[in-house]
Amino acid sequence: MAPEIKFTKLFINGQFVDSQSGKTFPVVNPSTGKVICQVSEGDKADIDLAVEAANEAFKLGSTWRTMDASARGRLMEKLAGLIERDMHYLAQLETYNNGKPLKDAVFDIYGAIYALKYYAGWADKIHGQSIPADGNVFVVTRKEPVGVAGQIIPWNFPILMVAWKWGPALATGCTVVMKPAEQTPLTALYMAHLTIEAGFPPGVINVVNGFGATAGAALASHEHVQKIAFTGSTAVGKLIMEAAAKSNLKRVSLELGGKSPIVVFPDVDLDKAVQTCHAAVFANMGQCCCAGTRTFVHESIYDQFVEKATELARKRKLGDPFGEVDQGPQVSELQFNRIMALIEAGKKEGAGLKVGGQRHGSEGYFIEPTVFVDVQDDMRIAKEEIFGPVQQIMKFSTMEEVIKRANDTHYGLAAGILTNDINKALTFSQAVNAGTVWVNCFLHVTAQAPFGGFKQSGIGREMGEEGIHSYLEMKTVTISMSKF
Ligand code: TXE
Repeated sequence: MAPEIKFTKLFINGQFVDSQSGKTFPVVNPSTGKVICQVSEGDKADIDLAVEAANEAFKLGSTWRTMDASARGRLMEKLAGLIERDMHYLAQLETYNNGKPLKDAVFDIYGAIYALKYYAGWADKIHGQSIPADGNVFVVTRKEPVGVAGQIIPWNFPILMVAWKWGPALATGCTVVMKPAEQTPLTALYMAHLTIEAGFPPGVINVVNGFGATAGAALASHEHVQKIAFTGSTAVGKLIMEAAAKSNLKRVSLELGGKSPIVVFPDVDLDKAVQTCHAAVFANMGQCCCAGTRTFVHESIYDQFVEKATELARKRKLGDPFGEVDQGPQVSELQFNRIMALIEAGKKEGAGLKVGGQRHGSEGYFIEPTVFVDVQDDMRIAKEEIFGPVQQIMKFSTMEEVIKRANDTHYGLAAGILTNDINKALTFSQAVNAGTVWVNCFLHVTAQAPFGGFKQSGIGREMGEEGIHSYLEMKTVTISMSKF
């Protein structure tokens, strides 16, 4: 049953409004390729209005600026509670718009609730220091909100990304202009509506649907936006940084792509290792920035691993995401085509296709779970982010070799090692260039621990205490003391 679509306009200054141009664009159900609804298409003029509202809400003396920090935290708690109350509807809407299996949508919503609650707790715990500075002065530092935060998010975890972005921004007292991905704006709009019910003052949170090159670019280059937080492709991350530099040097945090290695040593339970590596790459239809897409397996267990991994992929249940399935469609036709092109490249370059490699069904953007073996490091499928249900299995012999190969990428988001040898785990954790290292697990992401990338996987960290820093300015106040 298709959920009712309740909000399709832009959310500016606490109200749902049409775009200035009156234009709309279609939102598509990836399970069928059919249009769900039209949503208002914002561009520069609408971003300007949203930024104005966010600046007004941030003005000294405004309701938001004068609110107790603890009260800000309570509003965030309330929002988390409303998301929990409406979880069933939100999960249906997420599945309808994004294509992820319903149980995955529910899992994401719990992640969103935890993130908002975690950051709600931070609201009244952000403080500076008093410093024993030279001279007859009293010096304190204050941590102040940076101002209006522009936030541009992708389509792979629409609800979760909203919470990851709003959480630290609201806890620190910033105001927000968010642009959701054009493919998946529906749940962000519903969450925007919940902010009114929670009691956030108008203008504190604004959501402008639209495309990257228009609305997104206008936000990134806006003179009155003080910070931009972006999650998406490395290519666009570079454009965001450029736009920030060319406009007002707004603060930038980027969470970009990855090509994460997961290394399997022979001292582990093989079935468990195969399962961990399978989930590492196939979760969320392979559309995870930190997916473990380079599976390095020790030569002594390689053949057995390949057989078991192939079997597991073959058994993966694919179909209607509202049903009891493991995998739904890819998010869009464009993504579907990108992935199919990389699968073709894998075949052409001589990787061994063990299972999958084809479209599934005749409508929607379903791709069979695919396993490539004997993958070489210089193949496109070993180097490029596929962002689809495609596992690359490679053989290795020694720790030294696998560290070198794991690090031979311009990405550095995550890495994993499966071993019961503590020395191997420690050596790898130290040597690998990645923002997150998982030992005997993978994709374990929590609100309390920082997440982000080395190298071209990004700049800065989200989540945890680290996640609040990029929404703060440090102010040093030096007070001359009278002598006594
Ligand atoms: O990403 P884009 P796409 C990777 C993944 C995927 C590839 C392309 O490999 O296959 O990127 O996906 C907005 N100025 N990731 O094309 O274009 C856009 O509207 C400002 C990894 O969908 O980066 C959307 O809101 N904004 C990633 C957001 O950027 C712009 C998740 C992401 O879109 C813009 C998604 C511009 N010029 C894709 N152009 C992850 N790290 O999880 C686009 N946007």
